[in-house]
Amino acid sequence: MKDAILAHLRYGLGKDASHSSVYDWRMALSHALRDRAVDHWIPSTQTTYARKAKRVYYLSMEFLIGRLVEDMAANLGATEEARAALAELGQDFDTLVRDEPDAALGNGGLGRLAACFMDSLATLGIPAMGYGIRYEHGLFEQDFVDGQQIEKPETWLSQKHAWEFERPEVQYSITFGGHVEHHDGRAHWHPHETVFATAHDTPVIGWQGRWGNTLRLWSAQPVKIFDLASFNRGDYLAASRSEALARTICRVLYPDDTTETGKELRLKQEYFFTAASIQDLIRRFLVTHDDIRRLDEAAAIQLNDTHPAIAGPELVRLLVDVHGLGMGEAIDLARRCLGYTNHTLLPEALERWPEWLFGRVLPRHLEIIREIEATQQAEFAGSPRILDHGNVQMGELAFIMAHKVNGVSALHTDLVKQTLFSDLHRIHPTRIINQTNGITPRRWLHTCNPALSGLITGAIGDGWVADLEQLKALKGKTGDAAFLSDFMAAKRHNKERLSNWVQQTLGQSIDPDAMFDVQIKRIHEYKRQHMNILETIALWNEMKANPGAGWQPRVKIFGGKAAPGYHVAKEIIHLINDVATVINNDPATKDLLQIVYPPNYNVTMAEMLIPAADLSEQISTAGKEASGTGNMKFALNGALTIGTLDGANVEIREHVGAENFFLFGLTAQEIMEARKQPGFARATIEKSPRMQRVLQQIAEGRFSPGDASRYHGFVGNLWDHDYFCVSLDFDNYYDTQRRADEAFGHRDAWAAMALTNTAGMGWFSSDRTIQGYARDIWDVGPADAKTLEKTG
Ligand code: D6G
Repeated sequence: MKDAILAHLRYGLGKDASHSSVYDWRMALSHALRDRAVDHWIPSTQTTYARKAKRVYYLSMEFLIGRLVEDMAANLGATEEARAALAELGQDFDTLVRDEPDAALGNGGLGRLAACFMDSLATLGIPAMGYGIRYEHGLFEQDFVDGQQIEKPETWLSQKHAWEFERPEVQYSITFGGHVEHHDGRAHWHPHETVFATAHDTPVIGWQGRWGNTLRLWSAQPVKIFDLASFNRGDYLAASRSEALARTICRVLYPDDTTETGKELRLKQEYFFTAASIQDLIRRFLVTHDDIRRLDEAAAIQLNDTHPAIAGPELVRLLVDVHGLGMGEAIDLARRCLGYTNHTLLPEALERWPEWLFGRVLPRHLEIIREIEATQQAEFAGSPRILDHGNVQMGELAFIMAHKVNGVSALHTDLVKQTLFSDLHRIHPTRIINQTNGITPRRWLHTCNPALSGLITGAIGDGWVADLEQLKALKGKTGDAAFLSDFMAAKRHNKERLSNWVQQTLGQSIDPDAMFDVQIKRIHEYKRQHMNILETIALWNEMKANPGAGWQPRVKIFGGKAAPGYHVAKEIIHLINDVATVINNDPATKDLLQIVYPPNYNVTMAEMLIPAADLSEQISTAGKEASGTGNMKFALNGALTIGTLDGANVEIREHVGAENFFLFGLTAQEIMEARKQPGFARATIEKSPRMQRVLQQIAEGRFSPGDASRYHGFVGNLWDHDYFCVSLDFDNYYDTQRRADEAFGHRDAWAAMALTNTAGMGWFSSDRTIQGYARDIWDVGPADAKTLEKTG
């Protein structure tokens, strides 16, 4: 390892040890690790080709991979070796880890899920390729100025990405616009614009290096660098038009995963990466197979939400226009290859494009969608339409073109059947299935929480890392006082680590003995961070009114970004920061209640916050959070959940036991009913003196001195509208928080409850989720069972 690092430093970076910066050392370390990855990667690819094995193609607009050094070292079993080698060279492993930019190629849960899935596919030895976009700028960087979010471009690629291999030879033409002519019995698309898609491959190595898959991200290149004739005429803008288009396509990740932007560029991005991926997988198939009609035997294509739903028409287009299949046959074959995962019921997140826009960008695809529609209507008269009221509906398209459609938690899947796709479900009663989300235990326990993971391994061995159900063995330890004390010592260690970081970065001191109550996720009204901050104010009021009531000290920790155009979410951020300014400085309560909101929440921050949490806030309006995966990370790391019966909370509660979960709030069904009553919010708030008082304080400017009207719109909305039903759940939420306080006061009982959470979370490994997809959707297994046995 030491030699490898020095060799990379010298020949890769052209530096000697005495003149090397932290960046140089990190790159050298990364490349030394990458070399080892390659030694697992190439044989995996070779085996897959040799066996003509079926591959999974996971198409996702987002891969929220975060940093990779620690992950890669851990999966290769090389962490200690790297640490020791660096120490001999006078370098600190952890410093290098912290130097890596956080690859934020995603918004939140959907993108992080894709990253967890890649880890599990490799760990399970299932041949797979993740396909996405190599955004030049990932999710924006968040800063707070006077308590308000400001956005700055993220610049992860301003340094070389250490892990990728550029593949200039893997290049496809992606075309847009123009018109279609029909002659010689075929369609001929004459596009107006073309860019090249070029592959960048990152190896993804499973636990203990058993298998290596590829994350292939596409970047756009201009067809010609610039037009010399225009340049020579002095028309510099025209000269670089082609370059500008290419640059734009991969420039930014759209900073919003819940609203459809309606922008032509977004459609181009989606088509760009999907079309490149489909061309790539067909090319690969034809290396080992002759008959394109058998594509489904070698390729399972999964659509991570509707963003890549154009894969259906694109695959049909290539099968018909290039490979000469009949339309009906092509549609059937495409369907056998495709699976679609639905991630949301929120109407604003369901992608639809005006037909005129869609037809302008993808004229041939619009024709094919009409054929798909006609085929569907011929077979199932009255089926819901893809083309409806002048829109192309991507949800319906994805459903109709997939042989399986899955929801991401049991409750969500039921709601998909009952509401979103009820008519399609009636026509295709076996198509919708459930695959509850999961998280990779490698990153989300083993690596992010060494204190706890070391303790667990000491007690039950390290088999749990690749077989998380083994954590069940910890149930036997819930009565073991010594073990519980070690368990709480690990938590305490993580809380101290976090407290030190908060002190260093925010200059705020927090007490590691207080309850750390954490809500980290995108800021959205349905996730109800505003309910949390209102409850914080109510608690503060009570603390001041009854100072002697033996209050449990609490630190309320928030993290998350708001979509730049989402006004209410930005108001919620402002409110949290405003409330923090007042409460944190109140001498009467400052030792009892603190609010911490570090800016720029990302994967790396999550890796520090989650292991330090006592209480996990999963308080969405029931029926709105499809699954959640943060909820799983917290419970796995020994936090108790305060939550509604929403998404995967329902299943988490079943697995850890109702007595170890703080449940409150209306059910999805009750919410739907309650909402039908006009004026429900006003009527409810009038019955809650506690909530009334809080709203009044906000409205009077208690937290916005000098600007009393700042939150008038926000407060008015809660009184008169409250679509996300904060009013209906507020009092119950407040009371349940006090039950949590009470429970936290009994530290031994709390420790047993927390340990029961960890012990019960084995089912939520993304290995289990991927096994479900492999069995129920993809019909794939490990490529090389023998090697797996030998090495595993
Ligand atoms: C990955 C791993 C590399 C392999 C390549 C194959 O980059 O070792 O050669 O994939 O790519 P295809 O030829 O299958 O696209």
